[in-house]
Amino acid sequence: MFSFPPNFLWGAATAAQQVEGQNFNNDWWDWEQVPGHIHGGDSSRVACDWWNGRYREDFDRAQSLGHNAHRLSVEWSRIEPSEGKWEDAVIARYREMLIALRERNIEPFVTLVHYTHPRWFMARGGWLSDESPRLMERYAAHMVETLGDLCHFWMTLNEPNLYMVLNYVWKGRPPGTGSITQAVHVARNMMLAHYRAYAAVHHAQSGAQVSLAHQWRWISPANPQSLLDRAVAWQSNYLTNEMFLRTLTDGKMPFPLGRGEKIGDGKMPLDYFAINYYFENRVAFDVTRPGSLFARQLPSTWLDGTPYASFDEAGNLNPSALYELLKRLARFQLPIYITESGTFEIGYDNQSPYLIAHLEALHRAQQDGADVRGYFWWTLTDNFEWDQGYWLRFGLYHLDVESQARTKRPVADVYARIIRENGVADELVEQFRG
Ligand code: IFM
Repeated sequence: MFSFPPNFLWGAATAAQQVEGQNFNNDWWDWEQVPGHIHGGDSSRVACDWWNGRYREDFDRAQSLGHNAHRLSVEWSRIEPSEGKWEDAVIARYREMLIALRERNIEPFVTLVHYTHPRWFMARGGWLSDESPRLMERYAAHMVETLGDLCHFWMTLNEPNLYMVLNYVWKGRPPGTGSITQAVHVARNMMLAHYRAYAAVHHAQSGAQVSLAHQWRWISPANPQSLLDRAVAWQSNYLTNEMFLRTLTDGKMPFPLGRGEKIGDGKMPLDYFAINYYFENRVAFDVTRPGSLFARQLPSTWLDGTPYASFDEAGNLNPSALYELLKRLARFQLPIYITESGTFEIGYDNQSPYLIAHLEALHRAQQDGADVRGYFWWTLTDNFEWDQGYWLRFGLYHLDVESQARTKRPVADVYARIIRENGVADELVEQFRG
């Protein structure tokens, strides 16, 4: 048996557009309406029907599994449907959600912007506009003022690193236009926005814990002996992870986001690391891919190294990479929360082996000094997986979107047992060895 520290937080993570339904006033809703944008023509229209109150039954499920924390996001486009106009009834609804969590002894972690933006914000240029950090600051201030008595753990933005690439370089997500230069500008403004939102939350709430959710792609060279593979891996890692890490830990804006200039008071705008970790990416040098800065990603593989049959855009499942990452972050002496981790079901219970293997790596890193304080499985109930619609299903519960019926997956019981025992029994390790 390997055990976790007392008071370790266990939970699941969700995001507004993916679970609420009826989010009709943002850039994602508009994007979804264009044929060809979403796999199978799916739509977030109903999603998990939280906006009609079904969050209560899902929180009951979380509670029945023993969760003591939950990460969710609030939807800016509902809260500020037109610029400067706050929707009090919407805020009251979010208060109800947070109260519902607290009543179940579940600690809320709230993300302010999880991939979706009000239409008016995008009409102003979105994160390309240099006004965006100020608009984010104002929104964050309003949120902490109205929800601060119910929430101590905040995340300003979700995965700016992926947003900049998926939306502005690969253009498979809204606005679907852009360039590398624009992507860098977007990332710069998002980081400035984070700094301002961080200060605004702290100004209004003493004891607040504020972070930014970063999806850390552990990037390795396909062939470690090849200088060119090592060079593209270094470059991809810098642009995907390190430049963000530096912005968040140095108090300065590194190249290409800036020229090393100090941001604000130059202090570290981070109270904990919020790390979304799924997999490792192996990259090779490829002269035919200037658009990807000469990096080609190798096909994705499962825990035992066999290729995924169904979906190749993810990465290699590699728990050792999580261990290395946590050790790397331990140097900063900040608490670490894994604010998303998980894998989608591929027709049989592949999720339990993933869970066990990654918790083993997390535990090893804790033994070696990483102050990891919580783990959030992505996700509670299958939900709207962006451009992949409802096809990629990560939930502890299977969702039938039409009937809204939820069915527990095997991983949910495995996770519940781990939570109950606050550790992983040898028997589980044996049973689910990858
Ligand atoms: O569903 C997403 C989530 O919104 C952000 N992080 C990755 C998840 C799985 O793809």
